[in-house]
Amino acid sequence: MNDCLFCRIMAGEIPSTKVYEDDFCYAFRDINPQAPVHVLVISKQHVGNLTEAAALPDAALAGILRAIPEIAAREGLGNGYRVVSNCGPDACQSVQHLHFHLLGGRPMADQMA
Ligand code: DGP
Repeated sequence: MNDCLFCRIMAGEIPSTKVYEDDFCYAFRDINPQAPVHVLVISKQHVGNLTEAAALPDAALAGILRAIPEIAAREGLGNGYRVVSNCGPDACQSVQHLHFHLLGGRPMADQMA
């Protein structure tokens, strides 16, 4: 998937500010942060979004979900955080590679959208 932006970031072809990496995911700071902490947690294996994530091994799905609170802790988000995964056109997904926005460092609005 060398035409995929996030695959190219993971491969180091496009620079990113990495905050975490393990066997299942890579995490880096969003280029357009919406909160004091805005990290993108992306799957190592290319799948387009959550709808396609059933194609991932269970260990990868579990690994990504375990990594998110670990990254939140490392980022000092003890007071809470929000996780968003835009999936498809109605959600304005702009990069077609599974990713989770990890947002924190300020109180979030109490509505989702
Ligand atoms: P989404 O709209 O949910 O598909 O989010 C894609 C996010 O990716 C968006 O918040 C901006 C971020 N993004 C796009 N291009 C780059 C890039 O080249 N570097 C980084 N760090 N983030 C990017």
